Amino acid sequence: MINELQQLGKDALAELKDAKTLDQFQNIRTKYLGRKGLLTGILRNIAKVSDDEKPLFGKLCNELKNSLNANIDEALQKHADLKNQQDLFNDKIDVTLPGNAIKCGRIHPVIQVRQEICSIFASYGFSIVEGPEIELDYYNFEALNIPQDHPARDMQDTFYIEDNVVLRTHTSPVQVRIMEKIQPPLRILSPGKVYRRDSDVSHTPMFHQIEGLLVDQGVNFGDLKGILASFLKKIFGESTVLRFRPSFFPFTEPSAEVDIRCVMCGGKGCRVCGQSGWLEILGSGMVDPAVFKNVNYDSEKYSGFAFGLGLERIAMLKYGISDIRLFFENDIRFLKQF
Ligand code: 2NL
Repeated sequence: MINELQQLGKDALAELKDAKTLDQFQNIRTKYLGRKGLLTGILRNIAKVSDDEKPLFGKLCNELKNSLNANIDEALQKHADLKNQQDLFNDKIDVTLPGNAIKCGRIHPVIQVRQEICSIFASYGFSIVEGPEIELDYYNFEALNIPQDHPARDMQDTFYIEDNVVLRTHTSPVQVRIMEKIQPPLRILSPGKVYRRDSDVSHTPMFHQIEGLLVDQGVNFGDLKGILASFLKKIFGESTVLRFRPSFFPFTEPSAEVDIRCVMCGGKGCRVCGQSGWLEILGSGMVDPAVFKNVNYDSEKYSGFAFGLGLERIAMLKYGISDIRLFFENDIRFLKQF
């Protein structure tokens, strides 16, 4: 019996040496130490052992059981450590590889120009004001001294919603609404979307405009020139050359358009300035007393100037873009350049 026991121990250790998987380790434990295991079986037969050999046999059985358990535990631990190391090896990352760049959104070039202009006028004390894009005929035309038969009202220029309701063709109606509510002095800037039935390389049915209005006692054309000159030098650079050219708008009198020396050719004449050497940048003028009358301002006491400009046109000149439609195609290759 004792010989049998010793052989069993040797067999178990040999099997343990060859075992590789978790299942094999568990099977060895069950085979020798389980309820129906080989060592358990030998212990059951202790009755067959002679009385004087029984203590030694019992002791050997216990020793074998303990050492077998310990050996299996040790083998399991080694197996777990190895697997851990292999996992670490397989999961290793190369920290020297280039990272995946996160694509970053950015502000649309037209809105960048809008922000730039707004912050310049904010520094002159102007408040930024907004209003409805769907507007009454009265605020878009009538209050601004644009009579019923004026060409600007033509079906060819204006989107009509109903008889007396239009998509605003400029942001002036925002300023009329403010003047109805607030008495002078007043400095406001109204940026926003405007709509005209027009479409080619320099016109889209929707575009962005900024208008400004300053009303106070004793405001004159020199104030208009001073503010607009300071503004244009901030936008296009201190060396920008300007000229004020007589013009006409129904809502200003006198009126002037402001040109800058062509930023592309420096005045020599090129495709961008149509060989004239000058670029039209904005329209302006002293507010017509007829407009003040409509908002109950006393034009004997107050005077003011106003101006308007198209943001896409400024952005095209600033960034050298020749087709306005590029702003609205949302092609990421175009937009990421600004
Ligand atoms: C242009 C011309 C202009 C105004 C807009 C204005 C507004 C009020 C009263 C008087 Cl409430 N005038 N706005 C004045 C002159 C010119 O815009 O060429 N815009 C793109």
